[in-house]
Amino acid sequence: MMTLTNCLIVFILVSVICNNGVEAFHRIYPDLQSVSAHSVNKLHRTGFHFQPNRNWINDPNGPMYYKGIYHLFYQYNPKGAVWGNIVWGHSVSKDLINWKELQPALYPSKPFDRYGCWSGSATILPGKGPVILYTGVVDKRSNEVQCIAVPANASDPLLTKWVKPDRLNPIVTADHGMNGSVFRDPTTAWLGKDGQWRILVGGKREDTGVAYLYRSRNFLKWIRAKHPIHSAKRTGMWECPDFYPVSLEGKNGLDSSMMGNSVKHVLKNSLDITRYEYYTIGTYIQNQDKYIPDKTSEDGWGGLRYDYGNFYASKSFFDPSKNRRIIWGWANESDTKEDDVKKGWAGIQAIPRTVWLDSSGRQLRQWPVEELNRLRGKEVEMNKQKLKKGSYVEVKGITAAQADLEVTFSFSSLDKAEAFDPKWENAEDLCAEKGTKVRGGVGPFGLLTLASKKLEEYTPVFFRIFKASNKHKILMCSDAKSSSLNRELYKPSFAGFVNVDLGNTKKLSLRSLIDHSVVESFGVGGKTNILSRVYPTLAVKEKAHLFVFNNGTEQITVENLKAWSMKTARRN
Ligand code: DQQ
Repeated sequence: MMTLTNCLIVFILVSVICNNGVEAFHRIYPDLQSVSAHSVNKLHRTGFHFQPNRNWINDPNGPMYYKGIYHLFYQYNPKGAVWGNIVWGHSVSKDLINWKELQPALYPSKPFDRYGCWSGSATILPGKGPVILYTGVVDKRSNEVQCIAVPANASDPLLTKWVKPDRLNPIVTADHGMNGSVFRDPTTAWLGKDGQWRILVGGKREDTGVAYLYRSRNFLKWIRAKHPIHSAKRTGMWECPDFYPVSLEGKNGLDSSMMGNSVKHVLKNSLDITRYEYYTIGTYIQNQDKYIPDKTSEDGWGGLRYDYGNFYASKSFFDPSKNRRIIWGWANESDTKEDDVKKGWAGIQAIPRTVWLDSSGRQLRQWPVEELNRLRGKEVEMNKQKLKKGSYVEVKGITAAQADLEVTFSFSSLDKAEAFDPKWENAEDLCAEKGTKVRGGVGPFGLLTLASKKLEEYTPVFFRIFKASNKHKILMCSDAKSSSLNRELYKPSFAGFVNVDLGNTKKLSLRSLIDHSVVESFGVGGKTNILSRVYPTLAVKEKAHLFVFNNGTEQITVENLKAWSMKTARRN
């Protein structure tokens, strides 16, 4: 049996190992901050993923649709390409793809946010307009409080100016006995049937991740509920919690206050110690303000993830103009902070994704917002292309460094699928072990994206099928191991399993958005999604190539492939 000390050692070790290679966070690099204008290296900048003109960004904040305009705020360092001096950057759009950058909406200006305006959310109050709740950092020890900001003029659709009423702020402080340095990131509020507004604030008690619940009748005075809405042991600090309803009857999104029999709820948390997020699907019992994950939804590190790659601190919002719920996520860096300073920018946002409950009720599905398709330019197609073992075929005629691609692969038999060893619980380890080079039975097959001509560099996105005792296990990988000749980079073999029944169809589909330093992929209609940040040295701009490949003994057919050169989005 494990002793308490052993448990603690395992916990610390896992925390260190699972840190996703990302820089220790909330660390300021005073020598790397700069107020002087610096040049921006364009080589790996994205063509259609959101990023500001220069400098560092992290979490998406307060996304909303208001008076015909989409608003995206984000944690932004106006003085450098590393984390620090955090303000709320602000950009607006009519279509979620082309953006105009405005002046920062919130920046440290008051005793309650002197050391930073950290993450938070927007709520649109019926008949009144939007309100932002965010975390203010009050001292150098990172003591955090929750603050409110309102638009100076709610009839201005651009919401350019925000005020932080002194008489109201801070609206929530940590109670006696709570650790104020792990107390942040308020959610969008929802309105209960009892007329009270509710929000969650992320926190931690010892090693237990906690979502504290607060209630208010007037949105100004907030009282903490006796019990958190949910908590889970050994998950550490819950950053950026998100809590929202999803419909059991189709793909439409729901307003955050929607309740009823045809509704399930989703709780997502971003785990500070792993720098990964997980979510559960469950039941929200409103009269007890309790959330209970379904038995099929694992609570903790092994749970379901929006994305198995560089994707963190995500936030969703309901878009009433198209009745959909959209998720934004921060695609963090894989290069070093020294590289970030040299290139003058760091961090991008993933493509906004529509999210809905899969018909199984056991997981979510995500798909790039439909507006992205407007950037599709020249199209090429491949049909019924056979891929024998060890073969690869180039997809020619498009800009392979800035492309969108949808493909369906088929195979006639699963007989040759390799046996699945139950100890391969960790998809990432399995992907790292087998990669694309170890020949399999059915797979590995898929794409080689951002590939140099002679394949010195490539980021493969692929499937590999295993035979388990009662069903097939489908592994999806996005492997950065060979993505760049630059040795300093973080090059993880990101992977997840895809829950799909191959019995009748014997087909697997994939969509990949390739954008210079990002490959964002959606497996089997958005069931398993993986975003990789990569920095090729040879496979850049017009020197990038794209291939389909198969390295399994079973022949694979590219049933249909469509690929598009993608136009560059406007981001002033
Ligand atoms: N980033 C913010 C915090 C949040 C963290 C600070 C998550 O509010 O917990 O920039 O990436």
